[in-house]
Amino acid sequence: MTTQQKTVFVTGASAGFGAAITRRFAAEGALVVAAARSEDKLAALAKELGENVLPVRLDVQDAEAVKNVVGALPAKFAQVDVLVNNAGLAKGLEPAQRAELDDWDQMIDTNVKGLVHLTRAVLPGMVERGRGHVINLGSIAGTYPYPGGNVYGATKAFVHQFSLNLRSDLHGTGVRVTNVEPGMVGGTGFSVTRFGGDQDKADNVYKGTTPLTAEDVAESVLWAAGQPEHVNINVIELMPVVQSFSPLQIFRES
Ligand code: 8X3
Repeated sequence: MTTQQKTVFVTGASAGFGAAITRRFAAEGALVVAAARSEDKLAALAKELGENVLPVRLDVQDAEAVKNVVGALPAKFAQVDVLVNNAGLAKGLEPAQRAELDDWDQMIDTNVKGLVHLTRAVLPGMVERGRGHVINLGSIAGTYPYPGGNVYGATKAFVHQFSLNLRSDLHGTGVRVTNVEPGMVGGTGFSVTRFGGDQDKADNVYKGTTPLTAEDVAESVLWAAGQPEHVNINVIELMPVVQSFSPLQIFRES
């Protein structure tokens, strides 16, 4: 099956990676279910991309709504070949002892619970059809710790391990699983959200750098999905050249 023949379900589709992934698959001629909470942005995206993109208002945190939406897709979009679990966010960069519990809850509810809600709703159909692909959006923060990464990184570590465990459960079904783990990506609103809307603080993160773009991430997702059906890409980790690793920190008493 070529990418053009596939139906792709993208969460968090109204902005950032999600919008770029939706545009990229639509450009290949795929059918795309573009799901997000923001109806206005979704409507604009659907208008831009035409009738092969179905905008769907969905809060991934709501398990019942997820089940209903997946179960009631119009016939043209009903057989989901690729689920792109993209909806997710970072809130705060404070050390754990000062972090907001509400921020932690929001990240767990979206990055972990939202992702499992969608996966659980879509998998039975994929298994029944003997094909399908779950592509999760993880992060380098799920592998490499950094100050203030606390719960955000932990949610992405969950996504990493959940993706690998899914592969075990789906053994012999023909269903593929990939975790795409980007590093620093600019221009997506990620840092604006992380810093509670503080645009200056967000801009500083990328100042003087050439970060990855949402289009770079979309290209990785498209590439993983486009591999021959006997190939499973387990993990893609990508970073901008300007980002690398620092030494471990040592606290000295004097
Ligand atoms: C976020 C990537 O580099 O900001 O998923 O931690 S980074």
